[in-house]
Amino acid sequence: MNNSSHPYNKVSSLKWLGILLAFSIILAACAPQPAAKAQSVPGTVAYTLKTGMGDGKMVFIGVGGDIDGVENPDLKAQPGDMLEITLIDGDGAMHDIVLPDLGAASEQITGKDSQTQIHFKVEQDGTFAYYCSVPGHRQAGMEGKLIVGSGSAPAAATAPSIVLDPANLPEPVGSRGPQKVMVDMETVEVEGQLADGATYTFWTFNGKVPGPFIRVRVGDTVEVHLKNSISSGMVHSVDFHAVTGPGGGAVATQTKPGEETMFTFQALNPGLYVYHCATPSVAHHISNGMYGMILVEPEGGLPPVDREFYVMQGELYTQQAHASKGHLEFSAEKLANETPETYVFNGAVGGLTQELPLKANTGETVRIFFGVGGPNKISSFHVIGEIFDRVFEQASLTSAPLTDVQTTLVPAGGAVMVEFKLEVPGRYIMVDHALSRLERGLAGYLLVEGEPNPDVYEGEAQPGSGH
Ligand SMILES: [Cu+2]
Repeated sequence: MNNSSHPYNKVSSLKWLGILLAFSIILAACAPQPAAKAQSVPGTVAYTLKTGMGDGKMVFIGVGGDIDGVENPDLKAQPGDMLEITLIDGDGAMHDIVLPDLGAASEQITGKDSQTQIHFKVEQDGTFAYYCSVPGHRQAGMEGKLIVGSGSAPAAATAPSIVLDPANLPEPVGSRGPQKVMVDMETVEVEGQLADGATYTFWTFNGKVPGPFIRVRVGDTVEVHLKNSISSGMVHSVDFHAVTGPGGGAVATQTKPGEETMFTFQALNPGLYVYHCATPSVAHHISNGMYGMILVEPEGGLPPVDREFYVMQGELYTQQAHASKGHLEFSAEKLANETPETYVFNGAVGGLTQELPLKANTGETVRIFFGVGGPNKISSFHVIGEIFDRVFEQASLTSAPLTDVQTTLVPAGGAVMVEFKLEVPGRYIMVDHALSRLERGLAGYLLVEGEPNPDVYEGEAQPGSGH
């Protein structure tokens, strides 16, 4: 396909608009209430650039439309647009076009009139360099700008932390008999720090993610009071997986802003259970941070350990790409497609690394109550450099634990209890071993202090390990 003049403009955008319009007309003919979505549909913006010489420099020269004949022209688009850039080799030398900030790069072409095309979507306002990556060509002049929207990147945003301290757990129940336990919770919608420079409107239990760790024993009667803050915009509720009864309590706790509901249940089965908001769209409420765990201790309690921690994994679906700055908005489309931008332990990127890492000493035994709020992804829970001595798989506390386990699967809406002894000091990284998620925010540190233990481990840290 050759194109001597490939005009700049929203060519394909117009085409799509036409198709959508036609579709709307068909819809209007069939249905009384057609969904009119034709306005402000992001389109495809097409540009053609030809390599050449100008003022003794190597340059990109615009072909067609507003940029015709312009050297290293400013390319323009709006957030949401799909960019299509055609590169024509005008001089026969080897060239390409790359926009590393947007993850776009063409193949390299050689030979006069050979051409290549790149397609990529722009999500956010900003100014991004395009250039030829063949050594020396950028320096020789082959460089221009793609201006998206206003051209200025959103400023970094800050908000209070919503990260729940993983060491913030109630004391063990121990060997007491069954009793009545009161649980008071409040659902609160708060703007919080999601990542460095990025904020998000979290929906929470008690203002933190995850919600409070609730600790009862088997046979206890639990009276749950759920308050929904007057400042909330949404109805919220709670479904405890530890409840035997309709909706796990969600049927009785659909709570309007400023109101309070309650229900009681008897904890029949010991175990570690997830709870979450169960107001439609449930996945949306969970993703926004509405999950936590309740431990129902077996009769006689759990064997004592030196340290207990509470960690939960979640996913966030934002319109903006992972690592974007500013206030990020929820994307219903990405949630429906199960394509999260960011994964988190205890609510925020960096929450359990820089902000509130787990801390312990050599010689101690640790227990991690780990759950997946999700809403959608299974976790392959792993601690780099450690082996779980005991894994209470699926958080069953009445089955014998598995011993000596490297990685354990935790379903969405499920949990696990793991225990291990610390023999060697250092920094251990908690991950989901689906490690692409590490690049999207999912990491936590367990910092272990103590004397070196060369019988068990001896080695000098090398730069570049990433650990
Ligand atoms: Cu909710």
